[in-house]
Amino acid sequence: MVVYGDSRSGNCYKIQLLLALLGKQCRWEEINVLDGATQQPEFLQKNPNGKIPLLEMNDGRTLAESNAIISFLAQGSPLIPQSAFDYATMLQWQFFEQYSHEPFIAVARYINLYLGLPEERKAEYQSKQAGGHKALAVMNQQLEKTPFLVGEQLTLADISLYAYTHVAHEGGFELVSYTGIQHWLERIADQKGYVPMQY
Ligand SMILES: N[C@@H](CCC(=O)N[C@@H](CS)C(=O)NCC(=O)O)C(=O)O
Repeated sequence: MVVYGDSRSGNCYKIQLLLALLGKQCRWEEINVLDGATQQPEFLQKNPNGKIPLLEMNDGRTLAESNAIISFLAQGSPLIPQSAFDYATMLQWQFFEQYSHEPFIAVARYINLYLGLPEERKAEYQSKQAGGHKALAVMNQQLEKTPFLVGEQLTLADISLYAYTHVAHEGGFELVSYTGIQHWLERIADQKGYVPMQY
């Protein structure tokens, strides 16, 4: 299997982190999103939505969307809860990540880190701060109560939300006041097999 990804992307890092925690490997094909590689006809044939990460199986089937990819790769592992309620709670956090967290924190980080905070994107960057802090506060509230987002056990929800939370400072989000999040970040970095984001 091949993963097409950009090493600076949190969505792509979810897959690297998951594979490392599971002790599995996939071939990694580096794609630079800034040079337009995701919009080339060859890539659009694999993912018409023109986005990474993308998983390509040996038989040619492809799977897009980071949270779908990690669900596929983690099937049968303890990272997917057995109980119906815990499973749905994991999904709740993953949907939250895509709608209420990533569009603020990842986009602010993109504007700052990838683009170097150009003048013409400063207002957009600023507009992401309130939404990002709201998402962090929601996570923090849960993480003051339980060690992981779904409860006592590490699940895919933690991997999905760890990806951009642990680099949130690169989008201008200081985490000092979020003590629940800070302890959770340490707990995840202590997991066997953990790999940092490499970029
Ligand atoms: N919801 C998608 C988001 C994927 C996404 O936004 N990927 C960005 C990089 S982080 C991308 O490919 N951008 C290039 C483009 O839009 O051309 C996921 O979770 O995988």
